[in-house]
Amino acid sequence: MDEIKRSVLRSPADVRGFADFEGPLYYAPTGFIDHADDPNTLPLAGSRRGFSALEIIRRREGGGAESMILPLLALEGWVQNSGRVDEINAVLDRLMAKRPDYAGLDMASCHVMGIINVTPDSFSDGGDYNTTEQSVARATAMIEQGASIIDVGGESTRPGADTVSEDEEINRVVPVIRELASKGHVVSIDTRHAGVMEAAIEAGAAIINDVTGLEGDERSMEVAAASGKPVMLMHMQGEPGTMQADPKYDCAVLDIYDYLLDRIESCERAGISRDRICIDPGIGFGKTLSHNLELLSRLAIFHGVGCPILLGTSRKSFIGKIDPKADPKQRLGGSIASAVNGWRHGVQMIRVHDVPETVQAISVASSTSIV
Ligand code: 9MG
Repeated sequence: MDEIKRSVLRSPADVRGFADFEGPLYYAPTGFIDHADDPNTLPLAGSRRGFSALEIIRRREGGGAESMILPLLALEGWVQNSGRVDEINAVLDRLMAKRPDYAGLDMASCHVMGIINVTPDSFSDGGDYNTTEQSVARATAMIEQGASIIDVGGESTRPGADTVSEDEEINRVVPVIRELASKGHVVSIDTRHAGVMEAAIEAGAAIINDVTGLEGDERSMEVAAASGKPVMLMHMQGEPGTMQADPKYDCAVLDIYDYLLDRIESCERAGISRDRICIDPGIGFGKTLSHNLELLSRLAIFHGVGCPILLGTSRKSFIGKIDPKADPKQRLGGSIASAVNGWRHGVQMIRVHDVPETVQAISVASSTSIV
């Protein structure tokens, strides 16, 4: 039992039950309506996206959690009864505040990050020269199609993928990063190895994207801090090879929220200020289908930590669990649906394989948004 059960509120006493609760509460914005169209909403992280209610969540003894949804119009009365005036004001401030620019990008908009895997199996004809050339060509096309960031990786973190040496990873990614950065493109290095981070930054990478939240290599935190570059901290339970064996949480959404907050505090202690940090719940990394779906339905809770959010769902296996006929290249529909869901929750960056389709979907969703 590790999910969040929504309480059925039958009387004011049920609502008061949450107000009397003395343990920690968590707050997930919901009821999304474009803020620019409805002044009764509050803006999500300074964007046009708005929320009209808060889901208030508390852990249950023995695992899982329960929640109630309170429209913003009823919040003030509840806050007075709960004695949490300062806490809620601080939470609302963090949920609403516009984030500073991140790697030079305006965080009031939703950016698409294109994925470039510089691994031999990503390109049919192999060979180092071709792989570099083709990666650069593919990334350049993604930029023309509307990607703001290119995420370059030289090691696959899929379960069961071959491991590569740090030198080989560097040989794969550095020429691609150097070429893209020299043309002024914003490049992130997808790696969990400190030596690769150093080489990538020297080649011009602007962002460090680490699926281990800077915990995978004992030098990563120090290298990231010294680089002065922004970092992406992702949550993963376990190791890529075994993480899907039997993932377990008390409550996935709340455990991952606490983990990311804890990692942000560790970064701050190491000298990485909050305006250099972006967080990512790590869809598919040590999570069952129901963990992934709980996370996707409460993504906006992560605005509570006060940093931009990155979402990666593109072609992932949770889509294949919902539609078992779809192998990874046939998961475009699910990838787009989950990207638009991320946009609705106000995430600032979405990591995808299919750039033009995602850019178009978000443009159409933004142009037609009322809900
Ligand atoms: C490298 N990589 C693969 N999936 C990812 C995801 O969801 N987030 C981030 N930050 N990196 C990822």
